[in-house]
Amino acid sequence: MLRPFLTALILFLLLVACAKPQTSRITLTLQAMGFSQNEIEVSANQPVTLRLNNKDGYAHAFDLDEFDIHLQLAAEETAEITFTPTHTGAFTFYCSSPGHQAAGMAGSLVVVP
Ligand SMILES: [Cu+2]
Repeated sequence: MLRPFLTALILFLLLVACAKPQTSRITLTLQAMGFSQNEIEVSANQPVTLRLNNKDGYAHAFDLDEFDIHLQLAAEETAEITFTPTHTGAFTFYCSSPGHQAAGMAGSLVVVP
C-alpha cells in the first residue's frame, strides 16, 4: 500500500518545515571594567540572544556598531537583545561609557559561516 509511505513523507515534510534556525544564547557579565568573555563566536544568519548582566554599581553599555546595537545598562541592570548577524567577520563590541573601552571593556564578536 501507498499509505504508510505517504504518512512518512508527510511527517518528514512537517519536520523540515518546522526546523527553524536555533537561537544561540550567550550571557555576558559586565563587571570591573571588563566583559566576562572577550571573544564570542556565533554563526551567520542564526539568531543570537545576548543577555547582559551589569554587576557593577554604576552604568555600563554594550555597543556593537556593525549591527547597530547600542544598549545602556543602569547599575546592576540585566538586559537582553536578540539579533541576527547577517555577515561574517570579526567585529568589536565595547562599552561606550566614557573611558570604559580604554580601560579594557572591549571584545570581539566573531561571526562564522
Ligand atoms: Cu562600562
